Amino acid sequence: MQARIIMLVDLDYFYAQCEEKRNPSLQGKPVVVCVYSGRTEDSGAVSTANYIARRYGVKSGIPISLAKKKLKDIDSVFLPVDHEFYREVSEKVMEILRSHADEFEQVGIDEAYMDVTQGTRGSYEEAKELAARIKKDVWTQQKLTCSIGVGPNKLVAKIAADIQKPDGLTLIEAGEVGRFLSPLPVSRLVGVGRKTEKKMETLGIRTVGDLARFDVQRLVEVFGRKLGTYFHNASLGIDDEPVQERGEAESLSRISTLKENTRELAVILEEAEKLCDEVYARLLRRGLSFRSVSILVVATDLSVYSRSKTIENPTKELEVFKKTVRELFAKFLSESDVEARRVGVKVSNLAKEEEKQKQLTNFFG
Ligand code: DGT
Ligand code: CA
Ligand code: CA
Repeated sequence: MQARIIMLVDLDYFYAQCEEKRNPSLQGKPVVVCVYSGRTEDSGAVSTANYIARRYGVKSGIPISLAKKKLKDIDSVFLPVDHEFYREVSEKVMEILRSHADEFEQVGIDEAYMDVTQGTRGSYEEAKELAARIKKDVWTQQKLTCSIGVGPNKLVAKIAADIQKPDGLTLIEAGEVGRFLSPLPVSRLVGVGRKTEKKMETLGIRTVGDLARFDVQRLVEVFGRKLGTYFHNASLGIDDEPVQERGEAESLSRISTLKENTRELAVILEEAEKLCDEVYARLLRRGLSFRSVSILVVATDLSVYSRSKTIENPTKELEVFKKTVRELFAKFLSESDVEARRVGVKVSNLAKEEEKQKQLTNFFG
């Protein structure tokens, strides 16, 4: 296989950074984004925190009450998660990233792998320029910072992105992989959790280098063939996984707040059709067809309603999209007495239309 250049882009303190983007007056203060369970006022867990809050020991997963204790007497901000907003921001960033990749694979709400081998003509120098360009684009267009790792495969790119945060850029060329990985703790490898880490420690394996020197046969005995082999290869920085779009599971959506709360169909549709145009533009750019259309209504009391319709055959028609949206809103309003505050549209069951086209061309060609 030809040598590849792979990037992993991960947005910094993502949910908290989205909150800072929405409300710049938060900048400079500890910001803690929380999942409130609702049992008591402070019950629940921290989803993420900005780097200022992290200096006080606040991090993902700790109880909100503990975070409040750590930030006692400090001017800090606690906010509830707003997934919808983060998803919207995420989709826009992913558009930017996708435009710079030969192959693209989003792996979470705030990170994506990019194969940039062709775009950079296999040159790490060009990859460095491209990464800088991506950081600049994400900053100027979305006012967000990210950390980027560049390496010969996904495994190395991911670890490289994690090593320097926030706003980091780390390049590891093929020849440097051994030196880069060996001093790192084994927990840096994907698939090595607490339990595995403990087990490896009993075998005298603490660093990736220790793991690389450990007898493969014994690793297989301890962890089984599949996992043992994986750990061995991972410790050597070997990883052939391709960067591949996971198109099927994806959807594209847009939501916006109405100028006034309303349950008037014409007013809602005027806004909704604008949203359709925006979603459709992104759909076209990616050459995707859709099978399902959904609408979303956020009521004045912030309760959320959605309705969907799936059509028989994948289509790329804007008019089908808009017509379905009109039908869904009309039906929804006739069935409920909800007053809308925000409305949204979504397409899902996406597929690359070219494949079918190609097959047809081959067949007739
Ligand atoms: P980073 O990448 O270290 O600068 O910080 P984040 O916050 O971007 O961390 P990351 O990339 O692991 O996770 C992305 C988002 O996923 C994060 O902003 C909030 C959410 N998240 C991460 N860990 C947890 C967790 O333990 N619980 C909950 N509810 N959400 C989490
Ligand atoms: Ca992140
Ligand atoms: Ca992430």
